[in-house]
Amino acid sequence: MCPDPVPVCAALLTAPGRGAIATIGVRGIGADAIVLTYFTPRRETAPDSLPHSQIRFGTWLDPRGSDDIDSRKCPDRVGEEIVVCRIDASTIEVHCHGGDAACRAILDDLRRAGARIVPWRTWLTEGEGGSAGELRVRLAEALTDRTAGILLAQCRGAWSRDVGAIVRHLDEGRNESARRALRRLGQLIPVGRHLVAPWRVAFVGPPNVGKSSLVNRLLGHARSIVAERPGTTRDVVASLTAFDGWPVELRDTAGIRSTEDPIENEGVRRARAALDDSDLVVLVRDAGGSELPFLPDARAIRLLHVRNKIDLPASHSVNVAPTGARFDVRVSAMTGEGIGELADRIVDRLGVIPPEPDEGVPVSLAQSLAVERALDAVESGDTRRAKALLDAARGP
Ligand SMILES: Nc1nc2c(ncn2[C@@H]2O[C@H](COP(=O)(O)OP(=O)(O)OP(=O)(O)O)[C@@H](O)[C@H]2O)c(=O)[nH]1
Ligand SMILES: [Mg+2]
Repeated sequence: MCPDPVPVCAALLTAPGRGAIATIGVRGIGADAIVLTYFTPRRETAPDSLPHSQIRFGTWLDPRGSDDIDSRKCPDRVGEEIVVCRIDASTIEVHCHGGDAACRAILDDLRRAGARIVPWRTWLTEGEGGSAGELRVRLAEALTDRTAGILLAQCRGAWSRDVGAIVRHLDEGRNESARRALRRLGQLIPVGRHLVAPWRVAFVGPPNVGKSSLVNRLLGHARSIVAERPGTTRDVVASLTAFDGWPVELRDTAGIRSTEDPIENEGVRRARAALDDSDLVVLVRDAGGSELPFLPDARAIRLLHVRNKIDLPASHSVNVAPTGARFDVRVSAMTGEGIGELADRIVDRLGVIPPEPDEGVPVSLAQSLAVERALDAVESGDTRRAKALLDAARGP
C-alpha cells in the first residue's frame, strides 16, 4: 500500500541510456518516507529517516505484484542493490545500476508512492529557484570546457558580484566607473550568448571550390561528401566543433550557381538562407576564378574571404578577393596548409572577446537586456532607473 501523496518530486539526474550507474534525486517533505518504503539498508537505520551526510548501501525491493509493503521481507524476492545518500534535510539521492530498466523501475515505484516525476531541468530550476536554477541548467548544457568554466564562475557569483559593484558605483556617484563597467559587460554579451549555443559559420561559394573539403578538414573527419563534379552538396550540412574552446557550428552549403535542376536549386536557396542566418560567412573561392552570381553585403554580414587550392597553380590571376582586398586566408584543404590560420581567423572575425577568469558575464537574455538598458539609462543621466534594472537582474 502506498503512503498518501506528498509534495515530493523525483528526477533521473544522469543522462538516460546505457551506463554503469545512474542517479535519481528525490526531494521534498516526506522524501525519506517514500524512499524507505522500498529501500532496506544493510546496516540498521532508524525506521523513518535516513542519516544526514552518510551513505547507506542496501536493497531496493520492487513491490510490484503485492500491495503489502511488508512483503519486502520475503526471502525469495530479488531487489536492486543501490546506494542511498542524504544530501540535505529534504534531498536524497539514489544511486542505482545504469541503463533504462533499473531507473524506470525505481522511478515507477516512486511515482506509485506519490512522487511527481520531473525532467532534470525542472529538478534544477525548482531546486535552486530563479536565476540560480537557470544557471545550473546552462552549466549542464555548456558545450565546451571553456564555456563551462565561464558558467561555473557565474554559478559561484561572478555576475552578481560585478553587478553589485556597479550598483555601488552608482550609489556613491561614481557614474564614470559604472559606465565603464557596463560597457565591459556589454562587450561580453556575445560570448554570454554562445556558451550553450554555438557560433554559426557558413561556408559559401561557387560549386567545386572545396567548401566541403575545407569543412571536413576543420572537423578532422569526412562529414560531407566531396566529389570532383560541381553540385555535390545539396543541403546545409551542419556540424558542431570548437575552435580555441569556443563552440562553433560549421555549415557546409551547396555551391551557388544558376541551374535548371530543381533539387540543386533548393540547395542554392538554402545556401542563400544560411548566409543571412549565420554569425559569419566564409566565402570560398579557388584558382578557377568562378564567381558567385551575387556578392553578399559585407555591411550586413561578417565575411571572411578564403582562397582554397593554393597547392594548384592558378590558371587565372586570382590573388584578390572580389571586394578588391586581399584574401583573408589562403589555404589548401588537400594538403592542410593554412587550416590552423583559418580556424584562428574565424575566431577573430567572429569578434569573440574572452572574459577574464572569474569575470561576470551576462548569460541570459534578461541579463543582456538589463546591461544594455542600464547603460542607456546611465548615459542619459537616469541612475535610479539604471540601479533598478541592475538590482532586478542581479540575482542571488
Ligand atoms: N588540389 C586541390 N583539390 C581540392 C582542394 N580542395 C578540394 N579539392 C577538390 O575539389 C573538388 C571539389 O571539392 P568539394 O569539397 O566537393 O567542393 P565543394 O565546393 O563542396 O563543391 P559543391 O558541393 O559541388 O559546391 C574535389 O575533387 C576535391 O578533391 C584543394 O585544396 N586542393
Ligand atoms: Mg560541397
